[in-house]
Amino acid sequence: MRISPRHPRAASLRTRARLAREMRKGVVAPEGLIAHGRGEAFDYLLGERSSAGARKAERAAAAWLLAARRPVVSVNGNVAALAARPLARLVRALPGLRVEVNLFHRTPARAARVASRLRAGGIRTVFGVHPTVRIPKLPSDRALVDREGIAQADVCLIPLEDGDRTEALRALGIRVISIDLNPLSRTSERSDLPIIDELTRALDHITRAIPLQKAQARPGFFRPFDRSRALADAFATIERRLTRETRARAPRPSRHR
Ligand code: PTJ
Repeated sequence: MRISPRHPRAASLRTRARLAREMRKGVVAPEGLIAHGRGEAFDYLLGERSSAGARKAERAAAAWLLAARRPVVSVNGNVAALAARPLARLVRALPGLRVEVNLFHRTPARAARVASRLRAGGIRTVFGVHPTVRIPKLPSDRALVDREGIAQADVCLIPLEDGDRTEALRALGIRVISIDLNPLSRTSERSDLPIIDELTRALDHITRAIPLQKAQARPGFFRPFDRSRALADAFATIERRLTRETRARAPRPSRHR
């Protein structure tokens, strides 16, 4: 389908078309399309741009990734389809960052397809295609991790994740940085450093913050992050936006009585 560049929602339509294409190729799970719709709805409410609170979280995430000894980013089908190139740029800025495929709807063939999508985007080494370790007390296939990747991580960046694994990773002592547009999700609520922003915007902002944070970074030293404040900021952004929209549509008092 041809998307007119003049369409007011051209970017959003292009993203949807890409996800549908990647779903037909077996990179994105059918459920991934539903997850994207949920994300889009929250992005509308957030004004489709990164809030000041999200930018702050993105700077803090860059600092934590620099301070980590073994940072890993966990990648599912949606992330590979939408952000292989932004992820490759992040890895170039932070060469120690390992990229691991981790799928909720896992089959060996799908894991291989997600990995080749990442390689096509410019990421040379991809972990997690043949996982050898299980995260304890996690029944889903998201428990399957790579001995050289998440199993050894001290900081894990998890875009579009589920709440159970967020909790399971934290229980292993791993610091969790999440990216999720939904501030009410269990992932956002349970993460150590919740970034309430769109995936590609968040990754670009983290990448740009890496050189700026480098001078202050010390391995193993993690600047405290106020996660409750980050969530409250996101709710306040949505509230402000809805209040503005409500006021703009409120009936004006009539001058003629
Ligand atoms: O590829 P798989 O098999 O690992 O499956 C991946 C999905 C995404 C299907 C799976 O992780 C899933 O079901 O996720 P959830 O529980 O629907 O959660 C996805 C979260 O990501 C939701 O809270 C959405 O709001 C959010 N989200 C969706 N798209 C974006 C997003 N957040 C940031 N940027 C987006 N582009």
